[in-house]
Amino acid sequence: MFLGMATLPAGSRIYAIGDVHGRLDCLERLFTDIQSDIQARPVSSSKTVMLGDYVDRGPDSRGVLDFLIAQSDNPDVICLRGNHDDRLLEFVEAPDEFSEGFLRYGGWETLASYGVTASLFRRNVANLSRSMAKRMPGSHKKFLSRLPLFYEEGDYFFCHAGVRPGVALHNQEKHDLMWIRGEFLGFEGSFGKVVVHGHTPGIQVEVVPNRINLDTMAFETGRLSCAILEGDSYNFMQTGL
Ligand SMILES: [Mn+2]
Repeated sequence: MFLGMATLPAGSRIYAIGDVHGRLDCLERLFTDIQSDIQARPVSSSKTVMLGDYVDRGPDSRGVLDFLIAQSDNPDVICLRGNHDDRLLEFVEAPDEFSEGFLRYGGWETLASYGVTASLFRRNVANLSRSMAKRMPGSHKKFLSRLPLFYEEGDYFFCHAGVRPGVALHNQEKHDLMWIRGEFLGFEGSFGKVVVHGHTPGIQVEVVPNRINLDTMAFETGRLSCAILEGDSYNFMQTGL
């Protein structure tokens, strides 16, 4: 299945949003733009699929989680799990030998958004983790622990990073769905459905026949990207233009 042939059921529209990474400003703006689009072009069913990586790097990870949790009552907003969201939960609940890495890849900014600073604990991971566990609201832990790994509708498959070629979409490893790069990005055949993903940053949205990559480095460019899928068509919206 390739773009151009892929379809959604009649009357259904999906807005898929790439890596947010603490940019609450971009996320709020994009949600407003989506509401305007729905008002301008009404449709019987519209869903918003968040592709994961809500936290790290940008300035307001805590605010992004608050914003998404406030949408929890809305079944038409689906939030998937990114590798950064997964690592944050592990850092808070069970720090391990990889936790230093979490801090290096933008985790310090996340901690700061909860009022936990390096100077407080001199980079002692166990102490930082305990302090985060105390300061992070239970609703945030619950939200992170329940994020699904993928969503599918019609001929589209949504996940954070991608899928492993040659493995059925329903048999994918959790780790691949959140982390895969090379084998996925280099594959030009069909995955069975068109994969809509983020995770690997680019300057612009990447559209190739078998997948759409929506990670446009919002945390530093202010460009948060959204694919609009309906029928057999696809379009894009972005913040920061
Ligand atoms: Mn990311």
